[in-house]
Amino acid sequence: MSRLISRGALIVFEGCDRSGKSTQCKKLVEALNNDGIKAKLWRFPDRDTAIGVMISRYLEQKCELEDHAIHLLFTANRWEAVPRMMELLSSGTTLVVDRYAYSGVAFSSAKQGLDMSWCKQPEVGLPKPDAVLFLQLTPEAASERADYGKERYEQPEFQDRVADNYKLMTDDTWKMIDASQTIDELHTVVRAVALEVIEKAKGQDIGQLWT
Ligand code: Z5A
Ligand code: MG
Repeated sequence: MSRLISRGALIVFEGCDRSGKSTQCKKLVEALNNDGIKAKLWRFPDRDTAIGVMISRYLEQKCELEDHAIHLLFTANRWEAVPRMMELLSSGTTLVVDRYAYSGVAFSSAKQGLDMSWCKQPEVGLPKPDAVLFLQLTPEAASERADYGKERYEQPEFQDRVADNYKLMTDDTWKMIDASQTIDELHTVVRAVALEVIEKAKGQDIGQLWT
């Protein structure tokens, strides 16, 4: 007799630089696994694929790429992951994703000459997150955190434009979270939100982004 498996949830973390996304994603996956909930950490860009290697070199300022071209590489880096993501979600694993299409659109459209609707097009149809946890932190607070300023895009004026672009993409799946709290305080909030989202996603189909 076949048994229906509840699907996993697609939980995305977004937020400006150094808001604590990677820290919280890791802690959330550990906590869920400790609670016996199947969960896996995912991140974009995935710097381990052939496309990801090109992206990484670009971010580390080791090469130049035309703005439209790098945007499409970031998007391709998501599409190449979709078959595996869908497999995991369908088999009941929750994916905790560190940055997604929203980063793609917010960063690319902060450049001159790339408009938001053009940037969104290649992302249309990606698996739709059940929730976007947006970590809010002022640029001043972010700049006080370790390692700020080493990679491309890590300049205050650019980050301001990115923050404005994020605001234009909010919808009812977004949960705005104050990221100025301590790591542990933030984790408590994040974990509670994630548990609700995982429960709710069980009875729903996986949607398609921006369709
Ligand atoms: N990008 C793009 O253009 N297009 C795309 O499609 C995608 C991305 C997906 C690389 O991303 C760049 O790619 C990014 C966007 C662009 N460019 N920028 N700028 P990345 O994800 O690889 O970036 P990152 O190096 O991981 O940095 P981050 O994501 O900005 O940082 P974070 O993950 O939000 O923060 P963290 O690593 O968890 O924490 C940063 C530091 O703060 C660290 O020392 C922590 O210990 C500390 N920390 C964390 N939380 C706290 C709290 N609560 N209090 C105090 N200190 C804390
Ligand atoms: Mg990070």
